[in-house]
Amino acid sequence: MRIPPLLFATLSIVSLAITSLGMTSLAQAQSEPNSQGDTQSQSLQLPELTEKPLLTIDGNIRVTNTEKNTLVLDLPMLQAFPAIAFETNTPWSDEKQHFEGVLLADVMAYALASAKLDKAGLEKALTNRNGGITVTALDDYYAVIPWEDLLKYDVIIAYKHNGETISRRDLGPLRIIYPYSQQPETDQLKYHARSVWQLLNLTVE
Ligand SMILES: Nc1nc2c(c(=O)[nH]1)N[C@H]1C(S)=C(S)[C@@H](COP(=O)(O)O)O[C@H]1N2
Ligand SMILES: [Mo]
Repeated sequence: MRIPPLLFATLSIVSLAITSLGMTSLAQAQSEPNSQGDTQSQSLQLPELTEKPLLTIDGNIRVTNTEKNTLVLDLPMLQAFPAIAFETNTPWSDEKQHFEGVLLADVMAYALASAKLDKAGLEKALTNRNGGITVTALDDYYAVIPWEDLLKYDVIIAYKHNGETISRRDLGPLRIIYPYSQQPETDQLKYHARSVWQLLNLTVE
């Protein structure tokens, strides 16, 4: 049977659309308009995974880069987020310590593909979500960080301690740090216990 040219063109477009719907690339999730209809101001373009994966994010997220619907990040990808650095007292040392990393709120705003890469964007994306993030470490230690911590405090995933990337021996490569000195209400046991070192996995509710 001969397919008329117009019908053929239509069929091709439909099959093209189906093919692209099946894709779950980072770029595509980013360029989807949000529920307000405006395009996402989340202009962040993460590089492809090129190094050893440091962090796996699973659970209720929208932006993924593996067949298991997880988002796996290496150091260059983490460093593509705006860097946050501060010096703070810690429960683990007498001297102030310098940490550099990314806002956990930014990483979550990205993974939830909400709106802006900031706390307002995250807050919008958290409508009708409960709970928080279960943070699991190399030693199987885990803690739950409630969503409100991300909105109230500059909680970071630190990838540098005193200017250096962090070895496992020094409780790296990634660790959760609260701004204990800048937001002193976080300098208490409840938040110390959420300051997971050698973190590997975030499970999102
Ligand atoms: N990976 C990992 N992170 C962790 C822990 C742990 O055992 N493993 N202990 C937590 C607890 S319970 C507290 S209070 C703080 C400080 O622990 P420390 O007082 O034993 O140093 O780190 C937290 N982060
Ligand atoms: Mo603790």
